[in-house]
Amino acid sequence: MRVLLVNPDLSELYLMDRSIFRRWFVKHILEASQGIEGELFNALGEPDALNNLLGKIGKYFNWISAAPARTYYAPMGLLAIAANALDSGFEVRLFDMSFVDSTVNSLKDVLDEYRPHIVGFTCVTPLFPQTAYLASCVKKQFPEIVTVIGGHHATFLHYEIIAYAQSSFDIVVRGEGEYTFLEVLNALARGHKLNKVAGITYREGGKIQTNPQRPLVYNLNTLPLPAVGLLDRYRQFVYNFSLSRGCPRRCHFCSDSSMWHHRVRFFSVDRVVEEISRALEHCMGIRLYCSDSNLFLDSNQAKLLATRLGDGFFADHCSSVLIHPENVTPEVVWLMERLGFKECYVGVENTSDDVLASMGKHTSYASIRESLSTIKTNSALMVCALWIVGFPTENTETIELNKERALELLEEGLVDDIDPMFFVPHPGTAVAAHPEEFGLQIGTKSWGAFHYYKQPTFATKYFSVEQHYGNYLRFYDMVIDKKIDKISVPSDKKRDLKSSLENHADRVWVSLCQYLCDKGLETSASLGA
Ligand code: B12
Ligand code: SF4
Repeated sequence: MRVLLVNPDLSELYLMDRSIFRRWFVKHILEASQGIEGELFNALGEPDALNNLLGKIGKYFNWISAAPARTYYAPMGLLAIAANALDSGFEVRLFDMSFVDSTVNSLKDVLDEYRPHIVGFTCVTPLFPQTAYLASCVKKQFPEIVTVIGGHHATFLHYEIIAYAQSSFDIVVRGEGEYTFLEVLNALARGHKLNKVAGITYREGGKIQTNPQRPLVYNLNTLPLPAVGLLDRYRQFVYNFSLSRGCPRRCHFCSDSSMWHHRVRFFSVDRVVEEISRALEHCMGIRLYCSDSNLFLDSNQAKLLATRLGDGFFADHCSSVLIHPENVTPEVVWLMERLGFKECYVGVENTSDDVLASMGKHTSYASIRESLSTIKTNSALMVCALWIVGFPTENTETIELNKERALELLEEGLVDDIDPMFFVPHPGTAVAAHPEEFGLQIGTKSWGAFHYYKQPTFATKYFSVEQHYGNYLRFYDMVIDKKIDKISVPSDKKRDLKSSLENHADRVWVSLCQYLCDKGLETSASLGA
């Protein structure tokens, strides 16, 4: 039985709102050009020189030609389910839409040539429209192919996805997918019914069947290593490995905790080391990214990892790491540096104690400051604060307070950068389940709009959709202006810098939209509609 796994495309960029993209672009260029600001100023007004420079400092993708030099994120969910299927003798291929040369037409060619029996899709919420479109293409070409979808979005909206009359999906795999998918394959290969497969929702004889939930895998180390062999070894990848799955906290804006039943399970250090070594061996231009939701919950695991991999190991492979402020201790900071990380993202989210409390974040501004100061006094790590703007309990006062405190943290050097994300009520979160309790009006189910960097479509008790958007853009501008402020050149030069980079961002935006069209996918605007 042949299986084709399709990754719809995980680039952050294609789904961004144009105004937000412009700000995102300027901020990232400023970040990437630290220390060579002189070169940046010299290149202003000279598009070729600017292009060359931006090409040189491109961190995540090539800023000029945008698509061809993009960084690809390995689709870890698909590699995980593929490993189990391959071990059981199924034939598996991966089709990754995030590659420049993967288009809707080339997917059709692969279907023609490979003739899979099953096509599996993964997806996060804003990519659902795109994923549904790809599934409809599969069904149109070969109606007999069984289509399966898994991942966070599908898990929480399983019923809705199958119930939708024009649905192109036959089966939704809910939650942890390795064994569920394998059992689906076995059942289909043997012509058995699906009623014994725990963890799926599907349609049978016109009725929707929701099979019981599958318990989580008790020992994660029993799972085969992700199928890196399916990755094209000559491409540049970001490979995100994990030390654990799940999170014991329950922030109201996050679906991670409920996805993994509010518990955390750890991988053994032996396994993590083996996984990293295999990935580095197989792929030529790989970068590592540690995707744990809640890193260093077990500092012994991190200590052992540092011993096994050797001090500074990640310095060559992976620069940043994400951490919850309440997990910061001097020992953890020391470990981050010892492992070779250069930068850490801290989930600050907000600095109003009232908003933090309504987020279920179980921290306070005082405690956040203490954590940031622990990082800064004990290490040379760069700190980027992740910031949620527009949580439904935010009012004018807290918006202003956050602006003040963001500036305060930047000025005091407790953070080096801020990444503002717009609040999104993802399925599976407490806010999406009970929007009224948070004073939120979810006005749309156009999933394409459920993106941190997209024009909001949600009104709250305090703000209309437009006011929200304005709050977000002003907060973003403030962060950018502060960054520009720190550069020591005359103010008219600074204005030139901002407008030149914004113009350049617009040019890149046009090329991104064109790229998406060339792929046969709709543009950002229509996907969000
Ligand atoms: C790394 C990461 C990224 C990376 C790369 C993603 C990638 N290629 O995998 C980057 C930075 C690109 C990224 C981007 C975004 N991400 Co992200 N990301 C993650 C993170 C931290 C890890 C994902 C991962 O690798 N997990 C490990 C694998 C093994 O788990 P998994 O993917 O869940 O797969 C398992 C099951 O879900 C299931 N499964 C998954 N797919 C399939 C398919 C089939 C057919 C089957 C049967 C089963 C199955 O089986 C797998 C094995 O058990 C998660 C949080 C987390 N810890 O999970 C967030 C997370 C997935 N991201 C999230 C979001 C929201 C985004 C963004 C949309 C944010 C934004 N900008 O708005 C963007 C998407 C960009 C876009 N174009 O839309 C949310 C998703 C919420 C949702 N409702 O969809 C998460 C859960 C974070 C959170 N807590 O909110 N992300
Ligand atoms: S935001 Fe972080 S700490 Fe909170 S539930 Fe999600 S993963 Fe856990």
